[in-house]
Amino acid sequence: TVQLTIDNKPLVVKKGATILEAAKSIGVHIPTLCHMKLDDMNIENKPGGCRVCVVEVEGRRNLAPACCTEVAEGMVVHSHSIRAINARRTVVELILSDHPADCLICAKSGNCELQDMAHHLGIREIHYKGEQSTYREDTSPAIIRDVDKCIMCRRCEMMCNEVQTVGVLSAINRGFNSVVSPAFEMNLDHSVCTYCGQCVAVCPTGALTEVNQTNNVVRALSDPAKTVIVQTAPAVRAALGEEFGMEPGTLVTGKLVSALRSLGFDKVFDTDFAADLTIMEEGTELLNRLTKFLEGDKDVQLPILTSCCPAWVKFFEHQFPQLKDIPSTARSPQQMFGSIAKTYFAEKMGIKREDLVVVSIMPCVAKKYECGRDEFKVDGNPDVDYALTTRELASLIKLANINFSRLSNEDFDQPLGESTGAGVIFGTTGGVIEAAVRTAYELYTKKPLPKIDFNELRGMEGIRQATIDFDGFPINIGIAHGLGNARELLKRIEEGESNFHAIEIMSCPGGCIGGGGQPYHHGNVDILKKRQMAIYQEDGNKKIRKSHENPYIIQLYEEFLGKPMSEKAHQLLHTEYFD
Ligand code: HC0
Ligand code: SF4
Repeated sequence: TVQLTIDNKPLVVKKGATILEAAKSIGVHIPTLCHMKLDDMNIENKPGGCRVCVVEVEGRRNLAPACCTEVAEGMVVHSHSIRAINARRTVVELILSDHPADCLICAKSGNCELQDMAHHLGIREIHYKGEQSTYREDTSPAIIRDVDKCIMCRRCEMMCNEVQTVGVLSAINRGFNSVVSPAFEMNLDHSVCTYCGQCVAVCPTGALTEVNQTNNVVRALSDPAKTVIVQTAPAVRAALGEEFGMEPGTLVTGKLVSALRSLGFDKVFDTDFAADLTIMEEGTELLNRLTKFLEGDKDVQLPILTSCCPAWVKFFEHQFPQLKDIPSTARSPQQMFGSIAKTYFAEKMGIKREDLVVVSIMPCVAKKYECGRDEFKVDGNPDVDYALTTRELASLIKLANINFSRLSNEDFDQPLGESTGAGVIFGTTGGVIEAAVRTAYELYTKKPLPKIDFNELRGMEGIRQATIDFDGFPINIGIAHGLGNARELLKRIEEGESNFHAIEIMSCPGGCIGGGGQPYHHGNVDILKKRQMAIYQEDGNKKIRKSHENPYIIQLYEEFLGKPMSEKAHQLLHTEYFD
C-alpha cells in the first residue's frame, strides 16, 4: 500500500493506483474528459490526452494528469489549486477554440460532456483562436459522424478496437486536423463497422450520434391513411426512466405503454412477444441439431449461435464468413415482429401492407441498419419501417409535453403484446440462452423444469460457460457479450477446442441493456447492473415464464404458422447470411 494526502486528507491506497482512483476512493471528484473506465469489465481509456484532470503535486514542477499518474509514498496532491484550475480552463479553452460553437442546435446538446465541462469550469470567453478544421459529415444507415466535433478523446477508438475488436476507428492527421476516423476517411458504410453503436455510447460530444428518425415517425403518426403500430424491445423498459430523472433500474413498462398510446400509436405491442416466437424457432432448431448429433450425424453444425443481435450478425459476416452456417437462421425478434405484423396482423385487421407502418423502440442503433436490410423487405416495403432508440423515444415524449413520471400504468395491446418472462430476459447478457434452455429442456425431456431460474447463466463476466443437465444429457452453454469476447469464443470454436452445444452472443457489454441507443451511462457500470436486475425482476413478476406457454404464440401457430420450422415459418421467420 501507499500513503498519501489529497486535499489535506490522508489516505492509504493500493500500490499502482492512479491519483484519480485514489481521489475517488475518498469522494474527491477530479474532472475528466477523455478518461473513461468501465469498472469490472477491464475497459479503461486513459490516453492522458485532454489534460483536464491535471492536479498539483507538491515538489513537482509540472502538473500531473491524475488519470495516468500513479500514486507514490508521501505524495501531497492538491486537486483544485488555482494553478490546477487555471490549467484546466486553458485546456478546455484550447479544445473549444477548435470546436464548432453550435451548441444551440447540436444533436448532443444537453448530454454533451464538453458543454458540461465548459459550464463546470465557468468558461465565459475563449482566449485562443484555433483553426477550425472542416470534414464532411458521414451518414450511414445507423450512425452519423460529425467529425468537426471530434475532440480526440479516443474513447470511441477504445470501444471499437479494444472492446469490440472491429478496428474501424483510429486517429488520423496532425495538429488542428487530427480526428478519429475510419482509414482513408472512408464512410462507415463502406467499412466493416457493425453499427454496434458502442462508439456512440461513449462519445462525449456530438461527433458520433444515431441517425434521428423521430420526424419520420411523427409524420407517419399524423397521416390519417396510415395505421401505425409500435413494438418495444425488452431492454427499453429497464432504462427509459433514467431520461426522466428516475433511478437506474426503475422498471417503467406500464408508463412506457401509456406514453406510446398518448403519442398516438394505433397499437402498442411488445418485441418480447416476438422474442418468445424466436425461442420457438431457435429452440426447435437447436433440438433438431442435437437430435441429429445424437444420431451420429457428423455434418451437423454445433454449437448453434444465437442470431438476434444485428451488429453480431454483421460482425461474423465480415470477420468469420467461413462460420456462416453455424448461427441459427432465426431472424431477430424485431424482424419476426415486423414480418408477422405485416402478414398475420395486417390480414386480421384488413389493412394493406403499404398502409401499415411498423415502428420499433430499441436500445440499439444497429436495429436501424437491420430493418433496412434488403432481405427484410417485400417489394421494397420493409417489415419494420423505423427503429428509434430509447433516447429518441425520450425526446419524442418530451416533444409531446407528456409528463412521464405521472403517467399511469397501462397494458400492451393484444395479440402481439403478450409475452413471458423468457421474452423479457432477452434484454440482458445470458437471457436469450436462458430463455432457450427453459423451452428446449421441456420439449426435449418432456418433463417440467425443476427450477426456472438458471443463475449459472447470469452475470456480467465477458465470457461465461455452464453445463445444464437435460435429464442425463449434459448441454454445454457458452455466453459472450462484447464483440472482442465473441471473437475469442469463435477462435476457440475454429481451433476445435470447444465442446459447446449452444452459444449466445450479444455485441454490447451487458447485452441490450448496455446498447448504443440507451440513455448515456457515462461509464458507470452500476447503471448496467441495475438495469439487469430490473430485467430479472420483470421476469420474476410474470405469471408465465416460458415461451412455449405463451397463449398467443400457441394461437399464432394454430391459426397461421402451423408448427415451428414449418415452410411458412421458414419463409417469414428465418433468413440467410452473406459474405
Ligand atoms: Fe435486444 Fe432483441 S433482446 S436484440 O438485445 O434477440 O436491441 O432489448 O429487442 O430483436 O427481443 C435489442 C433488447 C431486442 C431483438 C429482442 C433479441
Ligand atoms: Fe466500431 Fe461499433 Fe462504432 Fe462501428 S459502431 S465504429 S463497430 S464501435
